[in-house]
Amino acid sequence: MLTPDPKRDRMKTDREHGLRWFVRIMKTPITVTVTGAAGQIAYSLLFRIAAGDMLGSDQPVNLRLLEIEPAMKALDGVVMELKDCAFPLVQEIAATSDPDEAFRGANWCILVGSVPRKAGMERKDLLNINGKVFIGQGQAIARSAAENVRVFVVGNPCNTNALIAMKNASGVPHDRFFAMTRLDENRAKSQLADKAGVHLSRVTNMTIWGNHSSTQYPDWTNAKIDGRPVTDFIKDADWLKGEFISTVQQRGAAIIAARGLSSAASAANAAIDTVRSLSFPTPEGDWHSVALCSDGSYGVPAEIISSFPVRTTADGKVEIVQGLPIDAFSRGKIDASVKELLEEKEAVSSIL
Ligand code: NAX
Repeated sequence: MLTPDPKRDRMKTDREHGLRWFVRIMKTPITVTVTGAAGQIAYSLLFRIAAGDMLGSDQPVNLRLLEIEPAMKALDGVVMELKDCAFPLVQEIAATSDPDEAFRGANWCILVGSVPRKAGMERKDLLNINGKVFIGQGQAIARSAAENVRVFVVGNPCNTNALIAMKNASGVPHDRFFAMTRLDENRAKSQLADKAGVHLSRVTNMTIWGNHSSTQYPDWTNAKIDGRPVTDFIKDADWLKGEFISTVQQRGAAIIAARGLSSAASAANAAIDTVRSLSFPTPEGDWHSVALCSDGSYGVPAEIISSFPVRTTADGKVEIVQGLPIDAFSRGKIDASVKELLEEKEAVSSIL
C-alpha cells in the first residue's frame, strides 16, 4: 500500500481534473435520447453510452431519458446511479415522461421502450398497441429533435415500429431510421465461430436479412472466416441450412427459457455496436447488419424497414452493400422474411 504523499495526491487530482476539463472543451456534446430508460436493456445501455463505449471516449454526451409515468420513480433511481458513476463524458441528464421534452435537441434517439407481448395477445394486437406509441414518438421527434437526428428502434416489433415512427416523423428523411438486427448478427457470428472452432474475430461479413423475428435469415452463404467461404471451415451443410439458422432465429426464446428474462446485456451491447458502426467507417471489406428503409435493393420492396448488409463510408454515408450473390436457398429465406414484413405493414396500414 502506498504511503500518503500530499504532493503526489495533489498532482493526481490535478491530472483527473485536467482530463475532465479537456473532455469538456474538446467536442460539442451529442444528445442521446433513450426511451424505456427504466427497463432492463436501458439499465445496461445507459451506463455504456455514458462511459463512451458508443460514441467514443472523447465524445461528451447529454442523456435525455423517457419513461411512462408509472416508471418515473424507478427512472429516478437510474439517474441517481448514473450520477454516482461520475462519468466525465456526461454533461447533462434529463428524465421525463414527456416525449417532446425527451427528444428536445436529440441527435440520436434510441427507442427501446415498447409494450411487451402478453399471453393471449396476437402479433397484430401488439403491432397496434405499440403502433400508437411510435406514432406519438415519431411526431415528437419531428417537432423536437435536432436537424441531423437519427432514430434507432430496439423495442419490438422493431422493424415495423421503426416504419411507423418514420411515416409519422414528417420532414425527417427516411434514411435516418434504423431497427436493430445486430444482436442476431452477433449471435450468428458466435455460432459459426463455435462450430468452426475459431475465434469469432475471424468471422466477418455476416448479414441478417429481413425481419428481427423468427423468420430472419442469417446468411452464411456470404459470411466469411479468415476472408474465405464458411464452407471451407464448416463441412456440415445440413447444420448450416438447418440448426444454425434455427438457433439464431430462436436464440431470444432460448435465453428467456434459461434466464427467465429476455436478453438485456447482449441487446444493449448490440445497440452500442450498431450506433458505433453507423457513426464510424466500416473496416475495409466488411459490413454489418441493420434494418433500414429499403430502396428496392435485392428485390426487397421499397418502403419497408428490412435488414441488409450495410457499410458506413469514410464520409459518414450509410449504404447497402450491393452485388452479393443470392442463391436459390437464400432467395427463399429472404422472401419469406420480407413477406412477413409486408404483412406487418398491411396490419398497421391505417396508421402509416
Ligand atoms: P423492459 O420491459 O425491461 O423495459 C421496457 C421499458 O419501456 C419499461 O420500463 C417501460 O415502462 C418502458 N416503456 C413502455 N412504453 C413506453 C413508452 N411509451 N415510452 C417510454 N417508455 C416506455 O424491456 P427490455 O427488456 O428493456 O426490452 C425493451 C424492448 O426491446 C422490448 O420490446 C424487447 O422485445 C426489445 N428487444 C429487442 C431486441 C432486438 O434485437 N431488436 C432484442 C432484445 C429485446 O427483446
